[in-house]
Formats: sequence, C-alpha cells, structure tokens
Amino acid sequence: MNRTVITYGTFDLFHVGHVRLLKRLAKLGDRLVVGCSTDQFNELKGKRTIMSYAQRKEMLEACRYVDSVFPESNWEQKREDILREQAAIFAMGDDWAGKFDDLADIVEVIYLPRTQDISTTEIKELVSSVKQEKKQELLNVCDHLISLAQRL
Ligand code: C2G
Repeated sequence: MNRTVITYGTFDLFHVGHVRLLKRLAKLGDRLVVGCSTDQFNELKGKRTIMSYAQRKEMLEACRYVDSVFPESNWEQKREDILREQAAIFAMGDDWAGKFDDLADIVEVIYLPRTQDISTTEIKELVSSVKQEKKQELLNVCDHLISLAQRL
C-alpha cells in the first residue's frame, strides 16, 4: 500500500539541514510530497527569500528524496492537501512541534529533530557579514588612496 508522507517549508538557500530532513521523511513512507511556500505566502510570514519560488521548487524536485512539489500559499490548505495527496503521515522539523496537532484526526503527525548549527538565517547573516567586511576593506583602501593622492 502506497504510504505518502507530506511536509511543508520555504527551503530557501537549500542546505544540509533540509536534505537530512527530507532523507528521513522519505524513509517514513514510499512517496514524499512537499508543499513549498510561495513568495507571496512568505511575505505573509514576514520572510524575505533569496531564491524565488520557481528556483526553490526546482531545487526540491532535483532532490532524490522528493517525489513531487506543490505550492503552499496559505496556512489553511493543509487539510485539503492531505486528503488530495492521500497522505498517511504529516511531518515537520521540531521547530514546529505541536503546531499542527490539530491535523491528527486525518493523518499521523510527526515532528523530527532539526539539524543543529545550520539554518538559512545563519547563512544569510554570514554572507552579509562577509559583505560588510569587504565593504570596510574597500573603504580603507579608498582612504589610503585619497591620502596618497593628497600628498602628490
Ligand atoms: N529544518 C531542519 N534543520 C535545519 C533547518 C530546517 O530540519 N537546520 C527543517 C525545518 O524544521 C522544516 C524544513 O526544514 O521542517 C523547512 O524549513 P524552512 O524552510 O525554514 O520552513 P518554514 O519557513 O519554517 O516553513 O506551513 C509550514 C511552513 O511552510 C514552514
């Protein structure tokens, strides 16, 4: 009997935390379907993504643990998705622990431990700090050149 697992996420700047979650979810059943948050829905969630919905969907579809991807555009659609996909298991990382227990009347709800020490937010912070450093280096060089030019 085909056992479908359903999950949701933004999956921006796809990283090893996402991969390890999808790998564990795929092992829970025969088919893994993913609701990927649209750019409009992320705005609603107060999230600005680096990668567009189309790019994040393409990344997920390229992941061998994922069988299909559909758009997540609001909080209320999960019941409909679970019935449409005939999902037996609904699973998320434990940063969402307890948040979707209300679905337990139609599906088995599971929360899996997140992968520690990696997140899209941390990657964004790292990139912006490198950018900041580079900017400062450049400003220092400019100052140095100006002081050289002033001595001419
Ligand atoms: N995740 C993980 N380990 C990490 C980072 C993320 O296991 N180091 C998991 C999260 O727990 C989540 C999934 O990867 O189950 C996707 O994470 P996000 O892209 O941050 O998803 P989010 O924006 O929280 O969207 O309706 C639910 C929302 O769509 C969830």
